[in-house]
Amino acid sequence: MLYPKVNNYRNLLSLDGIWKFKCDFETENIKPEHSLTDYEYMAVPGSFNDQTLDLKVRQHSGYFWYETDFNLPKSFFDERIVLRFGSVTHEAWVYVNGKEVCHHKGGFTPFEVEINDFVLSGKNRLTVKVSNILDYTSLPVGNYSEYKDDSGKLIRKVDENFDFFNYAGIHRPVKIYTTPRDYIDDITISYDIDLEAKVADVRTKVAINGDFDEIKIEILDQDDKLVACSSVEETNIRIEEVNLWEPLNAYLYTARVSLIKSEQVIDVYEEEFGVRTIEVKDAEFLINGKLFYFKGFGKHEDTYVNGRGLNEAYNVLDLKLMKKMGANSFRTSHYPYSEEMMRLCDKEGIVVIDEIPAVGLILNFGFNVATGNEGENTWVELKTKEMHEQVIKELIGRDKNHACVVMWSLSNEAADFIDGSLEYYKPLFELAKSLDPQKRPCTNVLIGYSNPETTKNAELFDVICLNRYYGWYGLTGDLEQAEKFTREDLQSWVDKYPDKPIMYTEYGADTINGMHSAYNEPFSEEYQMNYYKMNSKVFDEFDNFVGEQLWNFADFQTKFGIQRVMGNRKGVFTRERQPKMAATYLSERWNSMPDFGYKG
Ligand code: BDP
Repeated sequence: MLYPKVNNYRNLLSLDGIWKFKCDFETENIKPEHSLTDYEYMAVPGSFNDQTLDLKVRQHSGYFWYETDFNLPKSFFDERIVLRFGSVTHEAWVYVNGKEVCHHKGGFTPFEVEINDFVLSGKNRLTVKVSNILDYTSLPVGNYSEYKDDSGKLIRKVDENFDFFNYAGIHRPVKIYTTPRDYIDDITISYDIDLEAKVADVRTKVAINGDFDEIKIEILDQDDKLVACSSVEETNIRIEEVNLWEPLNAYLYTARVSLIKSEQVIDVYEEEFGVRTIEVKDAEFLINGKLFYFKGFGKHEDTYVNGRGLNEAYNVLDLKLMKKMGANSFRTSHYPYSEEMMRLCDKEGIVVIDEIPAVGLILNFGFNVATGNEGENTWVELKTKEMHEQVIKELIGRDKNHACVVMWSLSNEAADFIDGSLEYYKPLFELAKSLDPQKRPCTNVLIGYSNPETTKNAELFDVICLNRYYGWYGLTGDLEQAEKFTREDLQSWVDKYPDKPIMYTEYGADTINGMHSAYNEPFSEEYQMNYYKMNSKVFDEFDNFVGEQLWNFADFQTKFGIQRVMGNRKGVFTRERQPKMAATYLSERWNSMPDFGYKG
């Protein structure tokens, strides 16, 4: 799916700003045919939860409404007019002037609809009904229940089956853009590279809707100089002396696609892309033929007031903090991040493990991840298959051309140790592999108590990705024992899967900034730092260990729970992005480690 852009053939209007908002407590019949009454104002994009002072609104589970007005310039009406949402969390019904124009389920991927038949010259009303309900059919998975209060009123409740607050709303930009009637619908870029000869053969596949005579594909370098071109689709376009996209040293080409009819250009789209190889073999993760070592984080889209809503200033700052620490990568835990963030990572050379919102596929999830009484029925009770397929298609459709994406993560901490998980995941891995034009590796991120003997589907993973909390959820405060367990655990994975690279995708300890202890007590900044030192020591003993992504980049909001102190405090930065002591230690470690060739 193309990101909306303006050029001579395409126009763009942003609908971001202040919208009307109203929670639907289901005590009145709200109809999109009428303007909202008794509303409050909300900024879009943004989660609604932290923009209100009404606790009932903040904690609301169920439906809610957004509304805004817009006018279109006259010139738009000669074109194809498309309404596009970057994301609405988690399910949206969209109405233009009271008529339903589209519906989309899934809170982290874009969707769009042609609205020519619904818009008028003059004022138009755009209404969006949203649901933040999560259940056993959705991703993420939520525990959904209903009950009646004393007055007989229906109360809906979503209990997050995952460890982040269920922020909701119109989270990403809302845009109206135009294309010509005959238009470029999608562009897919793949390539073969001869690293020694420094030559890349680029294939650009273009999906076109409508009539055209000819297509022109031009490849421009970073200075906008033409380096190669073709008028045949999907043919190899050769770039000589190719500049590779490298971690922390990005280089982006542009594929300019022009559609020609009756010798006139009728549509143009410019897609940026980087050229790099990714290969997993002999327990190594290779980028551009060189052994790469992941240094970085699991993150969240989580900031004060915006909640999970797009916050570009924080995105910019976060990547700068990462680079200053010597990090080179992060995982989009636990859902696809904004298109804006992915575009920024392409430019900054930050390596991304791109995760779908497949989190909570485990029935007994609690804050204490060390428990493990899952029962036998996870893969019978969960009805997420359809949604799982949809999010894989949507994410790969959206992110397939991004150089920053080096691996797809198809789940975080699923009940992979329960019978049925192999049967559930095998077709999903096949789907992802078949859809990705760049054939990136795929993985699932494994929960702490999943081990080489119990896991049923690790054979599917290209890289073994482990979330581990020795010294925190288990062996709390005992780093000596934790070190022993960490070592034994890693050894058991190496023994079972000697040819697969192994990395940590989570490890961490809650830490209250400003809390110190001469006795290295849990929750103190000293403990967090020493916890990371212990882990680093063990990581360095294993050749097959290809990366460390800690949990978490910054403190973040969660649901209430006695194991959470106003949220999850495992950040090495506070929620305001101030460093804790561990950030200084990790900064020294990572800045002294090369991105390539660390393990030989
Ligand atoms: C893992 C989850 C992550 C949690 C983390 C923790 O993958 O979402 O936030 O542990 O407990 O279970 O801090």
